[in-house]
Amino acid sequence: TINSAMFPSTKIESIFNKYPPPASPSFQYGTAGFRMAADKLDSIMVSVACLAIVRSYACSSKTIGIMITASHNPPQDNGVKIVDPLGDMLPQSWEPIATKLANCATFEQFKDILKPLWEEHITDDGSSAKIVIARDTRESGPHLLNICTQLFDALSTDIVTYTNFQELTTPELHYLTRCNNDPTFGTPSEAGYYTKLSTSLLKILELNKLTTDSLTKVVVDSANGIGADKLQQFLQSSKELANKFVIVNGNTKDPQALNVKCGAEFVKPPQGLPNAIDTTIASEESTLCASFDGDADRIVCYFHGNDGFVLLDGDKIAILLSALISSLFSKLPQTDLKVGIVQTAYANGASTDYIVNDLKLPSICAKTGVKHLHHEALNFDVGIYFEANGHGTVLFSDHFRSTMKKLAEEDEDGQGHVAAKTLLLLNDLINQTVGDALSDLLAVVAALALLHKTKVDWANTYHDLPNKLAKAIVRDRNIFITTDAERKLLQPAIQPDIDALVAQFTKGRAFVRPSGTEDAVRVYAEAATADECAQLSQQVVRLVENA
Ligand code: G16
Repeated sequence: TINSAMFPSTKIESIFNKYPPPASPSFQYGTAGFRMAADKLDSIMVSVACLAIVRSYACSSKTIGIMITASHNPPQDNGVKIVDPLGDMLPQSWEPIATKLANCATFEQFKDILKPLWEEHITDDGSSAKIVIARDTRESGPHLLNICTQLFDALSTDIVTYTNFQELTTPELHYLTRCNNDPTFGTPSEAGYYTKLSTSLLKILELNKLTTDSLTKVVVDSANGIGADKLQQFLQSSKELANKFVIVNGNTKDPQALNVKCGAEFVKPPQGLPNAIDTTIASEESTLCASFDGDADRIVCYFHGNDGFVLLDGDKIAILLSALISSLFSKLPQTDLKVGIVQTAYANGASTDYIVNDLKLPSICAKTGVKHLHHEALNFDVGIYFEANGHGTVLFSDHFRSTMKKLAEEDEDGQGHVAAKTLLLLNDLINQTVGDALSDLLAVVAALALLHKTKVDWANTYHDLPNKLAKAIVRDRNIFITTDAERKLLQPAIQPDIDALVAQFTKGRAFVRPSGTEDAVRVYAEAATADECAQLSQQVVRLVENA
């Protein structure tokens, strides 16, 4: 057998040279891994494939995930990110290594960084690195995925073994990575993922003496992305749920249609309906509408009400799920479990007020980026985290699970049993690795049924302050440096000017941050009225563009 401890320099060099980096690369592994125009990504795939091998070695040869997607970005973009063994993101301390590798212009430089890492982390027992890899439906996906598998194939199976799942949603890839390392989490197959979701939902209904008739019907805009194909497969595997969901914008045959005039990112910022969902459909009393993003890790819900478009975004989903969890907790004896909600600066001020004043729960503000919210949510036994854009989940701790098991056993025949069991099933229904549009959608319909709420009741929980998310195009977004969970700008020095503008508006709030996924600076504004909000937004955008 080949001694895997030897750095396979020649083999890696041949693939490196086949996909050479640009003369002066300046890539950055950011919020969503590497993300840019797809034709710039070839050399990055070589770096990511090598780093994933080293990461697997560093985690005692546990399985590492590679997901090729650019999520909400336009069809011509693509991206790649590494998933850690428990299905969470690559640790932040490894991000600079990814960046350094991607920025090597020559193989000599690349080897100088990679070889010492390889030799440091290689396992003593000679076990190989393990990778699972997948992509979304983008046209560039097969080519980019193939660069990674060419590298793996060039190395021997003593060094790396891999499973190529071809097309998956991002949350499926996170789930499968976790299952490979932790069989108690689920069966490591797509069928296993679908079964885990449908079984837990159906059991929740049965336990609470409900049937699928109690579930709201949902029209799902799948952004013409992978979520359409996977929702379709899910419904084929769970016949009981098949008539509850209607898929629109499910054209994955035309890669140019991805995210175009549809999807969560199209609906949320302008707050309007996507293609294929008109006001007639969105006004149907018994129907809720939902939009996924391009890789199905985000969801926003909405409908057309008496006064027009009503958005039920990540903030509203967080609050609905909190209401369900609180209601179940109220049927149980007092416990020492800590419950908290994590949001970002984008959370509507009205939602944060509601969390603090009505739900009386702690509210934490994290920086944009799922990894930041996820990290904060882990400090709670029930950590509910959602970005306003619809990316989020609920994390349950081991202490939560053992407490619920005990409570369910203690009260064999009472309502406490049902509440504790339902909470344990929510832990299966809600994806514990990352935000998941499909799992969140099922949790939303379950919550509405269990709480006996309509979409209108849900919308009326609290009323959003008028808000606007605008994009400012600047020469160099990297000069924008923020602090205080992105609520304040350190550079350029225009924060005092922003504060002065904000002070002119009732309930005014605004902040500015560079996007991690697009070449733009994002400007968020909210105020007491839509007019004031529009004025504040426009004035802050002007400040930013002239900074
Ligand atoms: C990614 C991140 C999210 C973030 C979004 C927008 O989402 O995972 O945490 O909110 O980008 O980020 P930015 O404002 O920095 O461009 P996705 O769904 O595109 O992967």
